[in-house]
Amino acid sequence: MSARQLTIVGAGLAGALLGILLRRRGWEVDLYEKRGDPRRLGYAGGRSINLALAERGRHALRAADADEAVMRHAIMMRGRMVHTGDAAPRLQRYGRDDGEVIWSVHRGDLNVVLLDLAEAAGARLHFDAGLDAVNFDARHAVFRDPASGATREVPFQALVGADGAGSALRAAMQRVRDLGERVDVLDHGYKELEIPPSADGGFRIEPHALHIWPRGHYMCIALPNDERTFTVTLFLPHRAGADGGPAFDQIHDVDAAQAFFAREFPDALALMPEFRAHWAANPVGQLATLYLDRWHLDGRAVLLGDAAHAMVPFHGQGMNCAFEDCVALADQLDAHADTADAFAAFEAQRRPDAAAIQRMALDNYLEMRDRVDDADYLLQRELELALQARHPGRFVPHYAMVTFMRIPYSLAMRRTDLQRCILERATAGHTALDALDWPAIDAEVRAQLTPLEDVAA
Ligand code: FAD
Ligand code: 8R5
Repeated sequence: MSARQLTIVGAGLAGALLGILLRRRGWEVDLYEKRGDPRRLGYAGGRSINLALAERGRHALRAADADEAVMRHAIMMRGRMVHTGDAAPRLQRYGRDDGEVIWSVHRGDLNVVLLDLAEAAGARLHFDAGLDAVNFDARHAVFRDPASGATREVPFQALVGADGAGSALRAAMQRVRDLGERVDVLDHGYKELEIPPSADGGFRIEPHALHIWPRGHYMCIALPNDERTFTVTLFLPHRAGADGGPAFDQIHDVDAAQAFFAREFPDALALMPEFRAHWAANPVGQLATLYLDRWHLDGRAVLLGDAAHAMVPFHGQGMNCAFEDCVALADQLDAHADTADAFAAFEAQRRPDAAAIQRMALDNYLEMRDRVDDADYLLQRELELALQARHPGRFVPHYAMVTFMRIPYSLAMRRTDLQRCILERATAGHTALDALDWPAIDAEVRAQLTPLEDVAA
């Protein structure tokens, strides 16, 4: 039998990581990437874009020996810094201590670290090669250099689609088999802005936090970069609803944008001297959830990461989930002699988990934009922490299950749903923890939640 070989389409975050993992398991790996080599050209993603890296992503990076290099430039984010406008910003910790935090990393640096390791592990990298067409019967793919238009035909044994939300492999697969694709476009979009360093070269606001300016139907967030800037993102409805609230379509020019910020985010505006230039230069981004009924075409092709299950960004889990996919696929390829069986097992394992984080990501928008400065919510959050201490391993806060643990997302979602009912019932009509009916709450926790070690073994 010929060597086990895979052709990965897309050398972004998931493609590069998967290349490393598979090489280490003895696979022949070819990686085809539409863009040029970011190590030579500088990162074509352009602006300084940072991503929140959490435990699921870090675990996958450790499996590729990439964690140390990535963490060298990472910035710790201990919690949400909530800017309400009427009080001083307040830090809501994500976890119990500095062992439970998330990390801001630079997308370009991360991609470069992974490409270097993939190459060192023996993966063959092909840049300026965008997938153009696939003949699944003859098992050959056509790649095109976007600059010159030159094409080349490449035989393959199996294709892996790590080519992101607009996946060309997905479109090619769809032509030979209905994948059951549905796209739910969110009626909110986003715009990126930037807070530069202060005059003395330091951070203008607290670096070790993910900043949130919640405003009910919309919000701004800011993540720190290691060059002492912050990437600010405004999330806002595209079109004004019946309530006539702010929306991108109401903000006709830079003056209107500045007036909107002066009214709703005056403290943030004061930190952005280049606000007008950035507003004018940066487009409004679209947000969507992509659902597929099928991720694979027998043993010939499989999708992962955003190509299989793009999600809205509000849990900061898109990359983390894509990295977790890579480990799962590599494990299934090890466990099955037949590639078709491995692809089927991968899809069966990961599709329910992807659906769960897609839903939790949608839910977290409401939490971030509307609930984080709400007294009911803060009391429930306080109770979550108290119940975690009273029932270790049994009651684990929602955020911790998603962000600091690696239990399947679908299990985290089921338990979150149960826990939210308990929290809501227990706090209804209360304003402080000391007046709660603790014996009743403890009994409910024991009745509804089995210890996690018994279910997630
Ligand atoms: P990508 O990283 O998009 O990689 C796809 C690659 O395929 C690219 O290199 C692309 O050039 C290449 N490609 C495309 N078409 C072709 C083709 N036809 N042929 C060959 N190559 C092709 N996730 C988090 O976990 N935390 C965050 O904080 C976070 N923040 C985000 C902020 C922003 C602004 C955005 C846009 C996303 C964010 N995400 C975050 C989501 C995260 O970026 C994605 O989920 C993750 O990058 C998915 O990895 P991927 O490898 O599947 O796709
Ligand atoms: N992605 C993130 C979180 C959760 C934070 C919390 C949220 C920007 C386009 Cl919106 C968002 C989170 O619950 O307190 N962790 O990481 C990243 C997020 O947005 C990223 C930066 C983004 C796509 C624009």
